[in-house]
Amino acid sequence: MARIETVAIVYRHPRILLGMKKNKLGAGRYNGFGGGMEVADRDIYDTAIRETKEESGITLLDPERMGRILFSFQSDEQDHDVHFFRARRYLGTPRETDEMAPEWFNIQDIPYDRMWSDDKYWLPLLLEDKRFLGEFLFNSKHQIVRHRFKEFDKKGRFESSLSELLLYE
Ligand code: 6OG
Repeated sequence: MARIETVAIVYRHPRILLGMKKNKLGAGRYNGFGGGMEVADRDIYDTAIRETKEESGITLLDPERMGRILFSFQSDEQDHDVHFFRARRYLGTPRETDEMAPEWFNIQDIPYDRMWSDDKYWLPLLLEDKRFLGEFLFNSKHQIVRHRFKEFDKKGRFESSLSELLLYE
């Protein structure tokens, strides 16, 4: 079973807020804030809000669901079913936590070379207000072996749509 997770990007044009991840999967890379769904979460929005709060201290006010990607690995790493969110408004001030160090970037200067290599596929779409759906297979060095990725313009049908895409059965 894939682990259900979130990634949330705060976008206040012309800047986005990323976090430098300090430990666990993806350590040493910038990413949005997020993590795994927990039993107490009512839905995936709850997960996105709770994880962002835990990792950066801010409370997202208007998280919008933008995409979904299934990540698999040619190693022991579990599959990740990641739901991507975008938010413009939040309460509080981003602060460093045990998990993440927040940093603002102009959208012209996004540090793709210090992020997961899938990010250059979906982040430009998210910034352009487009939805997306995809699958990526990574090798043990965290390089992309194959991927299938598409822009997705029908809002809110991410559930049924992922099964249409499945590559690695
Ligand atoms: P914890 O293990 O820290 O949650 N995540 C990914 N994000 C990107 N951009 N690319 C990937 O490609 C990812 N795989 C996982 C989801 C892991 C966090 O990392 C995200 C979670 O926010 C492989 O609980």
